[in-house]
Formats: sequence, structure tokens, C-alpha cells
Amino acid sequence: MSEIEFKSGFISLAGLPNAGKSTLLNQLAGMHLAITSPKPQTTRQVVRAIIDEPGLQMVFLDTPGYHTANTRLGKNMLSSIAAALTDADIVLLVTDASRAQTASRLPATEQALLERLGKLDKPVILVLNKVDIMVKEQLLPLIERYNKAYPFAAIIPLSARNGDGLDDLLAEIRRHLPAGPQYYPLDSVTDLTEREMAAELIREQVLLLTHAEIPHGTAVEVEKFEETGSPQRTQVRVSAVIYCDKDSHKGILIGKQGSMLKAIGTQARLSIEEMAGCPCFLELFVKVRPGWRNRRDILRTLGLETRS
Ligand SMILES: Nc1nc2c(ncn2[C@@H]2O[C@H](COP(=O)(O)OP(=O)(O)OP(=O)(O)O)[C@@H](O)[C@H]2O)c(=O)[nH]1
Ligand SMILES: [Mg+2]
Repeated sequence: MSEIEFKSGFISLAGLPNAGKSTLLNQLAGMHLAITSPKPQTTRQVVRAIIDEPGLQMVFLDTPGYHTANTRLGKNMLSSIAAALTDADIVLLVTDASRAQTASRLPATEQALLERLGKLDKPVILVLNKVDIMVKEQLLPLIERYNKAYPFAAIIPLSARNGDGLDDLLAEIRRHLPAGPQYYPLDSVTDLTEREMAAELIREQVLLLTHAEIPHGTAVEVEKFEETGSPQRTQVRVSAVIYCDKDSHKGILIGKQGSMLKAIGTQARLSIEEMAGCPCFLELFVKVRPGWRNRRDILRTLGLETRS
């Protein structure tokens, strides 16, 4: 009798900014691992979610939105997408079907991404996301349009927000998963540290609460992440700096009598408490670092310098 082979693989989520890749990663993981927001280019680094099932392990890689980059940070984001695509056994191309339904052709950037994928020779599953807010009659024409554009291994309509279609997607992924080792110890969830997650949760609130150029021009560094209580921790103490480009941005981030920074801090504290499972004491500072998105030293400190 032959033994059943263990299956595993890296499944990279790619697509335009705001398509819902991070929302899908969180839905797959069943927890809030990657930050999400209505602002494009929310994700800056690859975030992994590891899912174990009997006889298989799936490692999902959420990537930044595919875009034209004009800063060093943007170029680093593009090279992290390229690496995730090279590492992938399966690619999920995630698209916002509710936007695509009104357009007569695929966006040029998505077309460019498909051309790159074509050279990789890997199964690409198209995820038509946000079907919860699309006109159902538009689905078939949209599927036809994508079918003509690329030889997808499968096309799955889905709502990352409410999980509809997730089982179909997982069934399709299992079908294409190659034989392979268990890459991560059983029950690993992600490779992000709590310190990195805390920085992202603070940035998520900046993205949700500020507008115009502020969200893109902001980065967060956690300078201190300490825990008290043993063996069961009773509190985490987090001290973080929000970096921005200009004095005027600093003013907006702090707000009238500190009101904006207070709002960011209150919401971020709640998210960190949920992640850590205990109360959090959070201290936030704002510092101006002009042109930080083009400064290799600052990007390195922030963990955003992926190229050598
Ligand atoms: N209605 C609806 N909204 C969704 C769905 N999936 C994601 N969204 C929303 O779309 C917006 C973008 O979602 P993200 O998951 O941050 O998108 P992303 O592709 O990771 O974006 P980048 O990180 O910028 O590339 C958020 O406001 C989500 O709540 C969905 O299935 N239905
Ligand atoms: Mg994202």
C-alpha cells in the first residue's frame, strides 16, 4: 500500500491596490493578521498566514498592491511582490469585481501583471472579489472577459468580506498543491512578531482616520514593546513613533489639542489589546523625517528595505 504524500506550498496573493488581498488573507487565517483599509497601497510588506490541515500545509503570502512605483519604498514593495511570485507554487490574482464590472477592458496595470505571470508558468487562480457588492448579472460577462485574457487554472467569485466562495477557493488550491514538506511547525499562524503587528495596527488607524497625502507619507516604528506579568502576562507597554514627511503633516497627525493622535491611539490600543489578549498601555510620538520614503537608512530601520 502506498503512503499518502504530504502536500504543501506557497500561495501568493497578487493584484492591484485595494482589490481585497489582505482582507482575503485575514478571512483565510480567521484572524486580523494583515491590516486593511479603503486607501490604496495599504500593504507594504509580505505577510504570511500558515494554514494546517491533515496531510497538508498552505502558506499564504499577502503582497503589496501592484502599481507604478516612484519612490524607493514603492520600488522595494515591487521587489517584494516579485520575490513572492518567484517563491509561489500557486498564484491567486485578486481583482475587485465590483469595479471591473463597469470597465470595458482590464486595467493596464493588471494586464502588465498578467504578462509577468505568463512568464512564470505557474497555476494562476483568478479571484473575483467583492461579489457581495456587484450586480449578479455582470458576473458571467466578466468571467468571459478574463477567460479571454489569460489561461487561468480556475476562476472563483468570492467575497473576502463575508467569506462566500472561500470553500470553493480552498478546494481549488488543494487540487493544485504539490507534494512538499511541512515548512513551518504545526500551528504556526504567521511569521510576524507582535512588535511588527503592533506597528501595523497603529498604521492601520492612521490610514483609517487621516486623508489625502498623510496616509501614504506615514510610517510607524515601535521603539518599545514590553510585557509585564508572569507566567501569564497582564499588560503590554508599547511606545511608538509615527514618522511623516512635513511639519504640516505632523500638525494634522497631532490634531487640535492632540485630538487626532488621541483618536489614533485609542483605536490602536484596542486593536493591540485584541492581538495581545491583555490590556495595553500605548504611547505615541510624531516625528518629521522629510523624504523618508527615499531614504535607505530609515527604510532599513522600519524593516522596509528588502533589496540588498
Ligand atoms: N464589499 C466588500 N469590500 C471588500 C471585500 N474585500 C475587501 N473589501 C474592502 O476593500 C478595501 C481594500 O481591502 P484590502 O484588503 O485592504 O485591499 P488590498 O488588496 O490588500 O489593498 P493593498 O494592500 O492596498 O494592495 C477595504 O476597505 C476592504 O474592507 C469584499 O469582499 N467585499
Ligand atoms: Mg493589502
